[in-house]
Amino acid sequence: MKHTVFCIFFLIFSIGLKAEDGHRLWLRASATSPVIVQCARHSATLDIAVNELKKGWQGRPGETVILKLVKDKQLKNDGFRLSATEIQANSETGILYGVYELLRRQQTGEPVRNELINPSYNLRLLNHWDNLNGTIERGYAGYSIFWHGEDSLAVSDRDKKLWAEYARANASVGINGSVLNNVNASPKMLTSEILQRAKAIADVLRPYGIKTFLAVNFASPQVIGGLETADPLDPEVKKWWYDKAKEIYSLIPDFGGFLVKANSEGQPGPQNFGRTHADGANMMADVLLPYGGIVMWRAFVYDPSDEDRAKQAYNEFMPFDGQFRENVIIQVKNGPIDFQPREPFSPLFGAMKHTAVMPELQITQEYLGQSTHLVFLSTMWEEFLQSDTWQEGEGSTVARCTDGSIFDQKYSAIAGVANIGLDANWCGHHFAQANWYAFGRLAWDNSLSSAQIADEWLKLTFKPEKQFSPIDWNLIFLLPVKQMMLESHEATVNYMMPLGLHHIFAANHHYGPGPWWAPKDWRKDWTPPYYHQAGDDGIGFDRTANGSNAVSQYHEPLTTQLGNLQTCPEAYLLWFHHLPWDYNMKSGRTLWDELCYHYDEGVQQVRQFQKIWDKAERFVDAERFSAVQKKLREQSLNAGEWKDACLLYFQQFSKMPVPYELERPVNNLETLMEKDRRMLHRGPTN
Ligand code: GCW
Repeated sequence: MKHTVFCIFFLIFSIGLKAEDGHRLWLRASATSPVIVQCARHSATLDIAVNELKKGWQGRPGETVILKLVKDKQLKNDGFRLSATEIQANSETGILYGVYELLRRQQTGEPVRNELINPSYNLRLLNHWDNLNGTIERGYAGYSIFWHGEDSLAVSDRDKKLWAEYARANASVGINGSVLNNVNASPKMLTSEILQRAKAIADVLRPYGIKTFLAVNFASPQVIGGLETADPLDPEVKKWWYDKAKEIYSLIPDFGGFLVKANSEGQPGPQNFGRTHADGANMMADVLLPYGGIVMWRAFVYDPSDEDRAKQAYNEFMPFDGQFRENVIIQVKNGPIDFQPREPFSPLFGAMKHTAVMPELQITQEYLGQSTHLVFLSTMWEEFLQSDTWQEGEGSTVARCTDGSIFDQKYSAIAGVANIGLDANWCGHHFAQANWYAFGRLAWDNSLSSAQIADEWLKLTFKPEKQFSPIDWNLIFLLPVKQMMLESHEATVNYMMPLGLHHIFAANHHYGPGPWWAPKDWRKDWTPPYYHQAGDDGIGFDRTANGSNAVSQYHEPLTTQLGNLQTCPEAYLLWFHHLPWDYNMKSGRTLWDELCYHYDEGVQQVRQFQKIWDKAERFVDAERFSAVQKKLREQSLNAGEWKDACLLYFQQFSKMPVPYELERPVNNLETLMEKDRRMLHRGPTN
């Protein structure tokens, strides 16, 4: 009887939740009451602001809201003053951001006080690694929303609708720029035909306050311009770029500028012509200067030399500090290697004191379970942004070293490599949308907590239109699911690469484990053993003064702290130290046992996530519920494989048993290695 009553209740509740494909992202709410909006002027942007208020108003019925353009010295370009009935800003985009803030607060139940709100960074950018043929490098959510092939450049209504939806989502979290193509840039990007399509995209993005940028190939003057060289000091080459800039600005008058990957992973750059990064970047900066454009020059460089890869970007860029033009920003990945599950911050942050430096984060989960694993990246980014570089004394966090609060810089910026594709839910995994959202929110306010961001996102994305008891929704959905999100990054670190291990992926796909992978003729720094250094004597990369001395690139007291075993945080232990298997950890366990505990803990955490999600079923529409449920199952299986692969492989060296109180491996090493070989369809890459 009890059971039948429960079932009836359950049915009534679940029927009430309409299936959702996730396409509406965090923008699902509609108005619950009418509002009167007063705005003295009309423009594409202001009209959007007015409409958004009307479409999403959940405040007092019949309220009058004033949108007012002012000249207020305390406001930065995109900043605004907010109250329950008025938004003031210096710019139209400021008004738009104020509107989204007001609506967000109404929809999440946060109070609206009189506040002045300025963004942390001037430029808050998405980098799309989209190729002109429609594929996306490291994209896991379908094909490109911008490009469908070089023979398919006509712009359809469907394209425009999608671009507008994309622009709206970005604007709602404060993102104000998009780089439309892959940093491994096709020179064809700058041909007139392709630029026409870029113009069409820019036209749709503009009213939402989003500027268009392009990634450019340094050899473009040779490849598409027919010149003999791309030497940045060659007058003809300069002229080619001047003419190209003129053409671009005639199509896109507010064009933002170029993003350049030069002399990195086979991409051409100034070094091919005996010139420096500064020569290359400055030439482009001069070309863009008259139009107000900027150059984002990436510092992701490393070569197959004997030098520790973690040291190379610093070595290569520090000598040029102060030599870059004011409209050049050096774009630096958060860590010194490459978007690993956990890295210490890149020592370039705060160290380049006379050059603007911007962080590059990776929203797409290349190394974090792609679109299968639920990993909320906000906690990782928060950890990074709040890391103290000590470069200008205590409190010189990465956030403060890059947002203009410490160094005098004309431009401040932050970029995230997008996880967006043509999938109905944009990001492949419903929870990967939270990473797009979190990137925007942190770019707007780099002091926000991940708990706050997760709370907002869950309320906006999952609050059922149907009324449940708010207590139930809070206790069974909001709190546990938020907790799951907040733990998810640490869980992934645990089951993939705990204690500072890094880059032990199987070749090419960067998805599953491959600590064994080391073909003889392959670049050493593209193989996991280079990074884990496991042997009979222990495990870890010695970056102390006895080893590569990468610690010396950090400012004191970090050099000493990281180099010293007593003070190096255990989360980075094997990043900086090579230690014997029986090394005594703070817990009292041996290093080997501690590793086993972390791997096992990661697996248990994901099992727990499955329970949390299953329990929340009645609060989620069936479509999104089962999509996430399936992915969590896959993640659990993968976590187990990670644990078994790494422990069984490393055990060959440690020769110690997995602590008997832990669950035993369920996979054989040979089977896992075979699975890895089968996944290697294409030739290996780094
Ligand atoms: O993370 C690595 C990726 C490459 C990428 C490169 C980069 C766009 O594996 O696919 O290329 O970094 O950031 O340039």
